Amino acid sequence: DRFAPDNWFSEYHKYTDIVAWFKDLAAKHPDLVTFIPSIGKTYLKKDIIAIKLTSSVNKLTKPQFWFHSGDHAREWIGPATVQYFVHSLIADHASNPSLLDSAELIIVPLMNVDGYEHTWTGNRLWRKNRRPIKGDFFGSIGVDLNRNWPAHWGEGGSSNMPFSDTYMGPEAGSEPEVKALIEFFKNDNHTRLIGAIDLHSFSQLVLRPYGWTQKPAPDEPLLKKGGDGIRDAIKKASGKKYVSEREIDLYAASGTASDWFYDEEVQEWLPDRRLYAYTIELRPSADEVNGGEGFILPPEQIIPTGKEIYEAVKWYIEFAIDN
Ligand code: ING
Ligand code: ZN
Repeated sequence: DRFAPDNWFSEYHKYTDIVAWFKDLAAKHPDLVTFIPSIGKTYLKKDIIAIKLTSSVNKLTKPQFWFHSGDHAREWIGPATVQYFVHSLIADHASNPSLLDSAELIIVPLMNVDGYEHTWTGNRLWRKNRRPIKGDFFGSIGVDLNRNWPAHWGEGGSSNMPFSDTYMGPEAGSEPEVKALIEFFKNDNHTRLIGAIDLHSFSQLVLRPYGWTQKPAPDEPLLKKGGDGIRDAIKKASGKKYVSEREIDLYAASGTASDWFYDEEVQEWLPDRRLYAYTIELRPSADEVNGGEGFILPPEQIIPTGKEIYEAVKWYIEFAIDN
């Protein structure tokens, strides 16, 4: 059985296999998993999938949490880690039902399908999506999907040059993948969201808004408490050191997913609260590797990374519910 956890989590997988794994999971656990075959298509017409994970207890009233990953094609450990903590939440549900009884997880495990496929077949270190930029003399391809969100788009820490790896795109929310996630967020009854996490790699960081400004977030003390707690939960689980800090203190970035979920349009949709919004940078730490090597994390690290993030996710959900 290629989906048996020991087999599955010993390797990275291509897009179609990841889709098959989630489909199989939903078939095996129809009481806990809803498989959404498409929330929209990528530039190359691939379906972006989503799942919803929760028990039938208080289904229509419990708080919701958003997770997405794979915005950046080469950061393979992100989608793998999402699969690992989804698997663990389900495996542990029978003995410890409190988590899926008290929260609903809404998950987009692989946002940048086209870029991800390109890292398997073309350039392993590709970051952006694969949309050719019209009118670009040099024939550049791709927009940075974590600079394209309509959240202070183009206000620093991104590039307006199509050949750049942090190209912001021709306008805010121009990319089909960003549009798909925003439409899914708006149209699919996500009015009980209290948290949103975007998983990237690498450097072992727990980053909180804002990315675009030095101005402290309105609830900076709570965001800091949550970020520090995630860091501590990871440390307790595996001994690994992650650093908890503000995005702007790492480097400026605008048009990011975590700023969008924290602020911007999400505030218009959910005016009575702000989300616990984070970007987590997974293994390895920056001082373990040289340059781009960090994106090529050996597959033996999938399970250890998955385990520490599973513990962090459980802590985070309880924290957000209690605070
Ligand atoms: N890093 C993130 C990036 O998009 C980040 C880090 C996210 C910084 C959000 C500021 C705000 O650049 C990687 N590795 O993608
Ligand atoms: Zn990234």
